[in-house]
Amino acid sequence: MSLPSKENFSEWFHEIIQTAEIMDIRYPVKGLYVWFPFGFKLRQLVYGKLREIMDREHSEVYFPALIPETELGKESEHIRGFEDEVYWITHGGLSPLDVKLALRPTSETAMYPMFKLWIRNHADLPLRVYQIVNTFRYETKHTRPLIRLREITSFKEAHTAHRNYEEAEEQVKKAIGYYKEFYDFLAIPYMVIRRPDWDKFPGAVYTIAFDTVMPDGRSLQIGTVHHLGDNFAKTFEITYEAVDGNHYFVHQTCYGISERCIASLISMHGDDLGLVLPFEVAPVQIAVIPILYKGKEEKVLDFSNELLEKLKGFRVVFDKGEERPGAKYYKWELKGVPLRFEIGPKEAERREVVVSFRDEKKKFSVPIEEINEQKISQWAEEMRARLRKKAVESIKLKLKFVGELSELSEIVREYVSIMHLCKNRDCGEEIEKHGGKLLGWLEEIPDFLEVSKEGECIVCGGKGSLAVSARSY
Ligand code: 5CA
Repeated sequence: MSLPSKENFSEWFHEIIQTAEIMDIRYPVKGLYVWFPFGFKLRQLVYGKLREIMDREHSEVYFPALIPETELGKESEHIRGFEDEVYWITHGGLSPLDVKLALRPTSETAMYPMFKLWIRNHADLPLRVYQIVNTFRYETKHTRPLIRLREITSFKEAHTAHRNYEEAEEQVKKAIGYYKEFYDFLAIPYMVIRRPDWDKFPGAVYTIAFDTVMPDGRSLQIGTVHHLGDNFAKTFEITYEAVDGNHYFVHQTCYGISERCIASLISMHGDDLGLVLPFEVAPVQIAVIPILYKGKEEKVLDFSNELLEKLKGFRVVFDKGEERPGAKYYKWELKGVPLRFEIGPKEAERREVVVSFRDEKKKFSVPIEEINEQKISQWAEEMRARLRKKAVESIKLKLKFVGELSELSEIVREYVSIMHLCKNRDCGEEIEKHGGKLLGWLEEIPDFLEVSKEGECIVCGGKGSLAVSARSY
């Protein structure tokens, strides 16, 4: 089955996740999908990196999926933000429950009553934990696999507590650093954007988001970092005893990433032939394909085995099935296998391997003696750099600086629009009247944007800084 062209991104995405066996979308509940084994392996590898990053200074925990209504409702802004998205459990068997239980939409209100018990004095701080769990949100916007789910299956949420506002702010900066490392590893370009005050996470002091640009020019929020101040601490009475003997409220942060990271990975690098995956996260890293002719099989197979011996430790398939080589290439291209090694009688004779990379058309021969771990790591690194470069080039084409408000409606229909804007809410709302969603203000200028940081607000002419408006997922 062939894929639709990536030009028709929505169709392409819909098809690729099924044909490449990432998700089965036939589950009979809207917004819920099934991970195929191949997709789940990809998830495991991608989240392995996220875990590695988190484990450096967070402890992994597990909190229950059910939250009593009495806790979920405590923080007024938080519950106001989530009330129309919560799934409720009202019965245990046939008996109505005394206290309704929410399926966690996120875990602040599950964790923080326990933080109150865990945190006694300054020695307990900072507290940094994370969990990777499913969360449930009754999304009313169009649901899509990996992008907008009603059961988010792979919600990595980190929660931290600190002595004061400044220390929590330091953690916000660290979290941004962690997410940068993660997305750089996946070769996914992003913008770090401070959300408008009226669009921050419910209960937060401020929210900083990672947004990327999908192939159809729409933005996708692929992670968020929130400074919670002492808002939740006051509600849940989380205090610590300081050195001076007084009790103070903690200041908190939380930050999360969902399987949207995999949606962006697939969308950013994939092409008309299928997935294109960075080497480290590819479920199959190397496909070895013997070209077998009658009477010459033995030589080729012997040489292949010699090669396979050298590839121990990598995720390799040795595809000696009955299909024609072309069909095999096609199959492994669809699965995004980064490296392909072909071996025919001629190669066996010369002790060479024909090497090709998933993201490039060219093939070349390499003596088997030169193939080793170091060489493969070098190829993997070069491929990541090419993937990022290509992603940046395609994103650049989808960004446009808007100098005049009168041009915005036209531009935002096709492009992620960059403009100077002040922090005034009226001006922000004016921007949204032109079609796009105001994502907020750039925290830093990404290397793929060549614009000056300061300028006159496109609406009122006051002092503005760089803001982004886009049609978003
Ligand atoms: N408690 C905080 C930090 S963990 C929190 O819930 N933040 S959030 O609401 O912004 O969600 C974190 C990230 O999850 C978002 O940045 C977004 O990338 C992703 N996300 C949110 N809703 C969905 C959804 N319905 N489907 C898939 N991913 C989602």
